[in-house]
Amino acid sequence: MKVLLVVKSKMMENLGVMYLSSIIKKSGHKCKITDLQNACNYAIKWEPEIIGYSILTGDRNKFKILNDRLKSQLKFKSIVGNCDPTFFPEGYDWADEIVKGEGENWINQFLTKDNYTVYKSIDDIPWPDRTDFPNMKIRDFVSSRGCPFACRYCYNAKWAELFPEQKGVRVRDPKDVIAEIKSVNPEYIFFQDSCFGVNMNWFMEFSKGMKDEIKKPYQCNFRPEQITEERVKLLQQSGCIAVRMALESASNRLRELIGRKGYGVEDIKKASSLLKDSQIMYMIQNILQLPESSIEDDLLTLQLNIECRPTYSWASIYTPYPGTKLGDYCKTKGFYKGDYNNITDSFFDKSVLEYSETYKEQVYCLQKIFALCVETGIMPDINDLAVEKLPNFIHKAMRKVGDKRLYVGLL
Ligand code: B12
Ligand code: SF4
Repeated sequence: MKVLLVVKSKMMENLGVMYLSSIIKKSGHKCKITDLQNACNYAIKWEPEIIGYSILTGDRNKFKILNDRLKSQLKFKSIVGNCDPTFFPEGYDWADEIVKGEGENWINQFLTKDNYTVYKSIDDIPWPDRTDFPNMKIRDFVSSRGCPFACRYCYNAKWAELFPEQKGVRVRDPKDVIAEIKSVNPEYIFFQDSCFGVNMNWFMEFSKGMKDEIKKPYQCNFRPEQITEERVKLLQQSGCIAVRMALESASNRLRELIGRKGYGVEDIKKASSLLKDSQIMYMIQNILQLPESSIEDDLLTLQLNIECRPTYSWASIYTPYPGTKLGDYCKTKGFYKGDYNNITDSFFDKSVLEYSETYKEQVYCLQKIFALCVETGIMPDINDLAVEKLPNFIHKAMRKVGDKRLYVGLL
């Protein structure tokens, strides 16, 4: 059988469908991965019997339009998978099959019927198939699935509820991770794990493997409280050049609301200085306009980012993704009407919560200048946060930077 898997974009590797492709080929079938833009032409030429769509929230309508078009020209079975069909299956009546959660066992059983293999542990799952992503400079890997934490805005807590046997973090054998990286021989490695190197013994063994056998730069995600002296030393020795860590909000009240009580403002400052001293680049991730927040909370978050002086600061606008605990809370408390059609494919657009238009515009503007403010160390005034004022703020900020540089020490 011929199986075509469609993702939104192939700009970077997409591990979910690459894992599925491995399984499909291992079961003796043909598989190709394409993107939304090329899917129609590709399908008409190749005539697959099965088309699988990998759908994140915000993109389902684009996939539906593609499916309607293809169904009018070809005969095939359509399958939908990934976060959106998992947490928000309502309205997928246009698909022949809706797959919830991890797809390896489902697709294997679907294709091989009686004689299928059950992948019990993540170490049993074959490595992802990279054939349809040739010549990528950055290669993605996952050393684990799931997360031991349960932040209320993230899908991991809900995932653990839906699939209790997958609760917490499932970690791959570090030797197998190193062997996979060796076989791919990447220039740069990006670990897409939700939360990397949670177990210290695992991390020590992994670091030794990276240092002795890989010797390539890598990047990964950590929580601020994981950045200890011991870990930073291992990160440095093993080739880590950049870390992404989520502060989310500088407000203790808001961090508590979203289920991130495990660290405080001092922890992010300490983590920042440890990383800086070790010359490891770090990105701080933030969420603006959470439920029960105000523009003052968002500016406090910016101020803390400026104090931490990261390599880059990234700020998104809170989106109440279906199925998440905080998404449900927003609906119950009247912060969100629950029309998931207004969630777009980007969380850099305006908030979909029931906030005043003024606050929404302020945050829309703050999100656009967040990284610039951190880069220049310049805090905006609340009055700067209006669409027509932004060009002027950017001009003022860059002029201040110019003056600081030209009149060294005098200004
Ligand atoms: C890498 C990544 C990206 C990459 C690539 C996206 C991708 N599709 O892989 C980029 C940078 C492009 C990206 C963008 C965004 N992302 Co993202 N991303 C991730 C991340 C960190 C890793 C994904 C991964 O590789 N997982 C490991 C693989 C093995 O698992 P998997 O992808 O879930 O795939 C399995 C199953 O879902 C299933 N499956 C998947 N596809 C299919 C298809 C079929 C047919 C079947 C049967 C099964 C199936 O089987 C797979 C194997 O078991 C996840 C968090 C995480 N750790 O999973 C967030 C995550 C998927 N992203 C998320 C979000 C919110 C976004 C953005 C909206 C953010 C933004 N910029 O606005 C955009 C979405 C853009 C869009 N709509 O396309 C959310 C999704 C929430 C939601 N309800 O949709 C997640 C879960 C993060 C989170 N904690 O909330 N992201
Ligand atoms: S630590 Fe990250 S991945 Fe884990 S539950 Fe929280 S937001 Fe999700």
